[in-house]
Amino acid sequence: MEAITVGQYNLVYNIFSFTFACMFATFIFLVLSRSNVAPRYRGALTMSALVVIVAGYHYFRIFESWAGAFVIDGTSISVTGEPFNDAYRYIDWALTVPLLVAELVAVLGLARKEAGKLTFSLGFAALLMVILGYPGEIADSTTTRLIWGTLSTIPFVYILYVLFSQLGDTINAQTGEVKTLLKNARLLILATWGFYPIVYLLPVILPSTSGSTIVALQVGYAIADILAKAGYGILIYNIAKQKSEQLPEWNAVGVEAAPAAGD
Ligand SMILES: *C/C=C(C)/C=C/C=C(C)/C=C/C1=C(C)CCCC1(C)C
Repeated sequence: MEAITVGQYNLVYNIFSFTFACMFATFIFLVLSRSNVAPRYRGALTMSALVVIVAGYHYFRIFESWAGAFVIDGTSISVTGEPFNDAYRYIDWALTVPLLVAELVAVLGLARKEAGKLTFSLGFAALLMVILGYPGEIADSTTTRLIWGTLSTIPFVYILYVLFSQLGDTINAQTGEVKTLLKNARLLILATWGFYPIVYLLPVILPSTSGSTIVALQVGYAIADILAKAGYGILIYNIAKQKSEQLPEWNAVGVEAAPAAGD
């Protein structure tokens, strides 16, 4: 671990702590809001809740690892010799990224067979993307980083292709606000997921061992994670809620339950 300033250390420390809080708060929200959606869409909420709790746990570990890698003495900072563990982040992605695509498929409400196939191919591509990125992330050489990064981009492009071409008809067949929300979810995936390869390239563009590069990488990934997991989870919840309201049987339940809601 290279030398960083106390200010840089504190910035990353606070961002990790904030990210942990966001994931945890979103988890509580999703668990408490379960009864607002019809049973058939609760699977999507379960997956959203799993994503944020798994990510929250890993952020806690990342946070501890960061704190353990440095010692602060007044205004000076030095390394303890215990390395900052970057593997937590990739283990987290390997678990959560396939779940994120499964959430989207679950909320589409497709026929079981079609949904299963789509979840499998998207989930597998997502896992492959993360696995292929890791050797490059931990490599010191720029060439190695670029080779693995390029390989990882292949399943990434495949996922975007499926979302924007193959799923286009399914999304266009939805009605009202659901259609807009699904398009937003897809755009949020494009915008937030597209951020990761850019952050990954920072050590190639900037001086790779400087403190600011390390800080930019950690802060960049943390912000992307908040948007791609917590922000996206809330969007999925909204889609599930709107879709539930389109179900006649769910509306009937809602009307009956209405008087009781006041007490
Ligand atoms: C919650 C975590 C998410 C949504 C992580 C997404 C990660 C990516 C889309 C990563 C993509 C990468 C490439 C396309 C090439 C370079 C290596 C990666 C793994 C950073």
